Amino acid sequence: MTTIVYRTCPLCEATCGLAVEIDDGQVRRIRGDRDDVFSHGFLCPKGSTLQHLHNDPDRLRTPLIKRNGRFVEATWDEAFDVIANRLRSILDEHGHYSVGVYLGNPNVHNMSGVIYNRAFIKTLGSKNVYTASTIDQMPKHVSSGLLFGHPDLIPVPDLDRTDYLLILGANPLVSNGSLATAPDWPGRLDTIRRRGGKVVVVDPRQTKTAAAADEHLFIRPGTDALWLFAIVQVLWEQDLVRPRRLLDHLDGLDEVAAACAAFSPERVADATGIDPETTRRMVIELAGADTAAVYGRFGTQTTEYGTLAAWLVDVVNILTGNLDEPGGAMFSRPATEQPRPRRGFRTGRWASRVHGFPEVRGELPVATLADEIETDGEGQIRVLVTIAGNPVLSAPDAGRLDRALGSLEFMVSIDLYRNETTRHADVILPAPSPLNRAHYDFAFTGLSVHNVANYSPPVLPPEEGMLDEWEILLRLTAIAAGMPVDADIGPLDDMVLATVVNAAVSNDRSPVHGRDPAEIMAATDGGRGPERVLDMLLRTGPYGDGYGTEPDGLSLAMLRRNPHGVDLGALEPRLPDTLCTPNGRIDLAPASIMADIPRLEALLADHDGGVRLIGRRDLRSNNSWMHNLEVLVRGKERCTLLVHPGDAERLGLVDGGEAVVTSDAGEITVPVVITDGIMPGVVSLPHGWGHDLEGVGMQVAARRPGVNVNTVTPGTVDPLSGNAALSGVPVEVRPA
Ligand SMILES: Nc1nc2c(c(=O)[nH]1)N[C@H]1C(S)=C(S)[C@@H](COP(=O)(O)OP(=O)(O)OC[C@H]3O[C@@H](n4cnc5c(=O)[nH]c(N)nc54)[C@H](O)[C@@H]3O)O[C@H]1N2
Ligand SMILES: Nc1nc2c(c(=O)[nH]1)N[C@H]1C(S)=C(S)[C@@H](COP(=O)(O)OP(=O)(O)OC[C@H]3O[C@@H](n4cnc5c(=O)[nH]c(N)nc54)[C@H](O)[C@@H]3O)O[C@H]1N2
Ligand code: SF4
Ligand SMILES: [Mo]
Repeated sequence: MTTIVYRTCPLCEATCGLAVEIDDGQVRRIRGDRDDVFSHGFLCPKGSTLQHLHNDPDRLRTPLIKRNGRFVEATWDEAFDVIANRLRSILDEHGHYSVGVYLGNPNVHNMSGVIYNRAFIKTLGSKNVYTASTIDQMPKHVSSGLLFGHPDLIPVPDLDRTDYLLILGANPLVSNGSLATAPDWPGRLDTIRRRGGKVVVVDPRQTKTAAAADEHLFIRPGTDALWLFAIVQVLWEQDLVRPRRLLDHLDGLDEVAAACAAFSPERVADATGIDPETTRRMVIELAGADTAAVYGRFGTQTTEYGTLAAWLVDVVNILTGNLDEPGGAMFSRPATEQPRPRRGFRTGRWASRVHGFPEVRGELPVATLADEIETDGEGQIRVLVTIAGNPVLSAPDAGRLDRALGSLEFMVSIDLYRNETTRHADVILPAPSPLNRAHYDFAFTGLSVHNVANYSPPVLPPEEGMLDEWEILLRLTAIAAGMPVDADIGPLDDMVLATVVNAAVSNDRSPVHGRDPAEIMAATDGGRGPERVLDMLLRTGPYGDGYGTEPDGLSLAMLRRNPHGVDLGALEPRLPDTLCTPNGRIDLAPASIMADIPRLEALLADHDGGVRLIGRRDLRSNNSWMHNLEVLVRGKERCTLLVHPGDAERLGLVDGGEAVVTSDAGEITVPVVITDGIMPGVVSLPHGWGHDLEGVGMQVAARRPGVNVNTVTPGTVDPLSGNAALSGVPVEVRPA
């Protein structure tokens, strides 16, 4: 008998609904769920491959322990015993900071990671925490923290109502969007144009998104902050500044007016490569549109000026009266959101040991992880725990990090695969396949262009001999706490729930304020594990049943009854109520941002004519970890260097030939593809490749390894966020 289970795809931020057909306990087919309240059947080529991932013979199904340099299969008890012995003895001898943690991107795509990593890290008590955020979007968190008081108050473009969308440094027709959750970007952008709106893309490469837009401007990598400042300057010069409703809630308008004066379109033209007339025309269009949204993503944030660019995107949205207005850039209201205190935001509560990089959101820059492992002294990282990450391919100066991981005293990884990173581990713990676990998008409902809530039950029962990831994380937490290795994790799980319940009952804006925590805990549904926390957060969230106060409100039980999700409506204005700055106002000119502006002056003068390297994504890829699925990797070689014909001629490169790309960090040799779809002076190579390292257990990937672009990205960071400058890397290119 065929049954259909509905679940949300956990692979990227688009959160598409899947309809999974099951026959005799086997997945037969995965299609888009046409009744999903958000995705309406949309799917990309990856969504239907979850069963290939599930059935991949290389996916780990048992713990592995390294003995005499070789991995051997082990029981969970054996694996946890080894971890307990080694971790405890190093902690006892060298203290909390000697254990570092790296959290990779899929942690935000699974409930266990979102809820239980925190318990583990807190118990560990280490300040050596690193996540994929500092090789991705940290600048946006910092700018939101400074402007609005909370790093998660990130405005998203109101795609379904805007008349004018200006996209910088994002390629959502391929990435399916980031920090702007919207299944079916192709359809949504098309709809903007069909209703008479305009889409403009600013990108050093003519991407799929650029090709589908009304207009595409090439920009020199790393210079978005300059160009956005020029937009701000013209807004003032042409008397187009209209913050409208927000005017009464803004500080710092004059400071911004003064700061932008130095960045006229004429002055930034050489550095950005965008002529002044075009810039001025764009400003007139943007300011004249009934509604408009500026959306900047990966390419704008992963540069040395990432925070400035992220901040300027919202400054433009604010100055044109488009922030927090329908059709502009708005804030989602996720179903699990809890009322936030007006505490404001700061960074630098501690600093990295070797280079003194400020802590941001409780973490340190991935770009300095190798320094912290390799540099002797108190607080040196001797043990690393990696969870759902592959920094050997994804982090800058990857060759050095690869060597650093090899020098650790002990390493533990939780992953689906023995990959370029986890091959260094002493113990690898297998994470369950997405089809064996429940799902809810805590993170992406907060970045969604429409408010929805969608719970996914596990499609298949747990596999024999596997633990769910939250159970693994609680075991590690117990070990870090010094509990016996076979201790019951039930009480720890209760503590995780109790932490959220206690926060709610003591929050005077929570619907359960003042109620008895024990009563709330007892009334919470979902058994053990993350679903129980989900139920609690839903019920105390903005649409929740309030444990009785709003009987028709949301709960886990209600989401279970709605397998296609619950539509919670279009985005609505949320300011000033939602602001978390101590004075309840928007700080348009935060001191740390203002102090960073002089660096941009230097950028104005810095156009040496050298070659800049940027990345690119591919629809059938997902960072480093879907390359072991034949259905996704077959076809033409994708790990190629795109070069403009003019550059190819100047550098002596031929189409189909090979190029050597070098930087201070390293050297790689890659196949060349010549195309006029890239800006002169810019070359592009995707990341996530380089699967030919010794000890990797991914046979399909090994046949088409590609090269690791991060061998040549140096560890340069944006000083305000610690984010790595992965885009616009200065490189030298010559024929092989
Ligand atoms: N040069 C360059 N570098 C980049 C980028 C770029 O564009 N250019 N992009 C950056 C970005 S945006 C990101 S997010 C990072 C990604 O960096 P990482 O997060 O370090 O790397 P991923 O390739 O996403 O690896 C994820 C790992 O998690 C495992 N995994 C998947 N699901 C689960 C799960 O549920 N549980 C567990 N335990 N493991 C799981 C996979 O098998 C894989 O090994 O890379 C960054 N690096
Ligand atoms: N198919 C696929 N989808 C993915 C992923 C994947 O690996 N594959 N990864 C997922 C992850 S983890 C993330 S974070 C998102 C990222 O999703 P997006 O934010 O859309 O990122 P990219 O697709 O890398 O697009 C970034 C664009 O910025 C351009 N760019 C580079 N430098 C600059 C610059 O200085 N200025 C400007 N204006 N543009 C620049 C690049 O040419 C590129 O087109 O994608 C997610 N979705
Ligand atoms: S766009 Fe593709 S990978 Fe992303 S959620 Fe949808 S089906 Fe999954
Ligand atoms: Mo990412």
